[in-house]
Amino acid sequence: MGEWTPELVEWVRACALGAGFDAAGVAAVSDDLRDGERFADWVDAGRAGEMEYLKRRDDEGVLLRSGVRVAMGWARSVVVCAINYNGDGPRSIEDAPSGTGWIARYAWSGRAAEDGMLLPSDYHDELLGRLRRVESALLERFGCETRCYVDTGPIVERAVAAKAGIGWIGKNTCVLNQRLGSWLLLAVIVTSVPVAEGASLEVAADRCGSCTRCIDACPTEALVAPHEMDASRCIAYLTIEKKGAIAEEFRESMGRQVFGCDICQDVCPWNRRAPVAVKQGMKTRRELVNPALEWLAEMDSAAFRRWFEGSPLERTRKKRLHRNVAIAMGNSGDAKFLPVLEAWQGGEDEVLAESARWAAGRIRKKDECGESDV
Ligand code: B12
Ligand code: SF4
Ligand code: SF4
Repeated sequence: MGEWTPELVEWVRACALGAGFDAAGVAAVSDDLRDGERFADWVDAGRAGEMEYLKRRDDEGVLLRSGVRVAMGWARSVVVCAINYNGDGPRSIEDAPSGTGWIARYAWSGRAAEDGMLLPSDYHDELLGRLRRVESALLERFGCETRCYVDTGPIVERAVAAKAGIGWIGKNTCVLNQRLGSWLLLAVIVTSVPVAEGASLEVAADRCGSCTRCIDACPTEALVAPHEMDASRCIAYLTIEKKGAIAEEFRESMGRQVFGCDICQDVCPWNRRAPVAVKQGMKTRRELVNPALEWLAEMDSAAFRRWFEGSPLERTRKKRLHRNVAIAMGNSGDAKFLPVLEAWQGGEDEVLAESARWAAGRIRKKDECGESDV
């Protein structure tokens, strides 16, 4: 079967670049307890919120994600591939037309159809297709055991990405590459190929220095310490993962984010010169950059499917997207949204009705106080 040598790491990196990735590396799977303990402490502290999949355990009660070998005893290394998804558009922290919301950058992606129109695309599919090409080369070269994952495997992708030299883990918890910035999505191939003794694989130096911009900018104080997030406070969690009502304490701080959040990456100096991705499947759908809240609000199920089927927004469905839109409308302070908020209050969806009631109350209160828009 063979083992990883520096030359073979170079070889697989070339395969990954050929398949359309922007960076790749190999991490040895070790039984280093530090990551496992960090992950277990994080879950035990309630940081995972209601993301039950992060809390899954094996028959002996060990958290599946606390080490690669917990679920895959045969694993010896992980090939980590990263792709740049930096769309051609503004940052969320820049001035935007009034009455617009924010959809996270990674969800702007589109795939050009034959007529040039951009159809929704999802990074899970886009990356998995490319990853399979790298896997084929690995199977041919090593005849080894492999598993491909984009996001969904029992593995903490950022921890292995750092070990594979893709970048360092920033204080905002994202993997940052000196050349590419942090607009990176990760895909991994767990393999049974061991790393040759003495074959040192480069690890990137931490270049955050004394900067704390991401921690200072986070509106919900989700970055509770450098490199540590309380995901249950993160706007990405609240807008995408959280089902039901969003706790009132976070609603004002959510601002105009309706799907995900990019603030702690938008303020990062390493993203200032990040290259723009123009790859097939990663093209920017203009309509998703600063989308009008009214446009999102008026979508019925058919329109939602048309715009978002096959895109990451499918995850929230129309139901949660509208809940988020209601909150963003409330935060805009704009009385033009009162009619739609009133209509939602009369509807069958109780969570939406309550969010809309909160939002309308916030707009009216602002009107009474004569406050200007946020
Ligand atoms: C759950 C999840 C979330 C949750 C929780 C995020 C979090 N920080 O944990 C929520 C919904 C909030 C979220 C948000 C986002 N996510 Co997310 N998410 C995941 C998922 C599925 C699991 C992450 C996880 O296990 N978290 C648990 C904690 C404990 O892990 P961790 O913070 O990564 O910490 C570990 C290591 O970093 C390491 N470690 C921690 N500190 C330090 C310090 C040092 C010095 C070292 C060496 C190691 C180290 O030990 C920890 C435990 O093992 C991964 C995919 C995957 N399978 O890994 C994607 C993933 C992390 N998400 C991703 C993305 C793109 C996002 C968003 C940008 C989307 C958006 N715009 O809304 C935001 C970013 C928010 C942010 N600042 O992190 C990418 C990140 C790519 C990157 N460049 O880092 C991933 C890898 C998905 C992918 N396949 O590309 N996400
Ligand atoms: S994604 Fe937004 S809410 Fe989450 S940690 Fe970053 S700035 Fe805070
Ligand atoms: S904003 Fe500063 S501290 Fe945060 S990840 Fe970027 S360089 Fe690191």
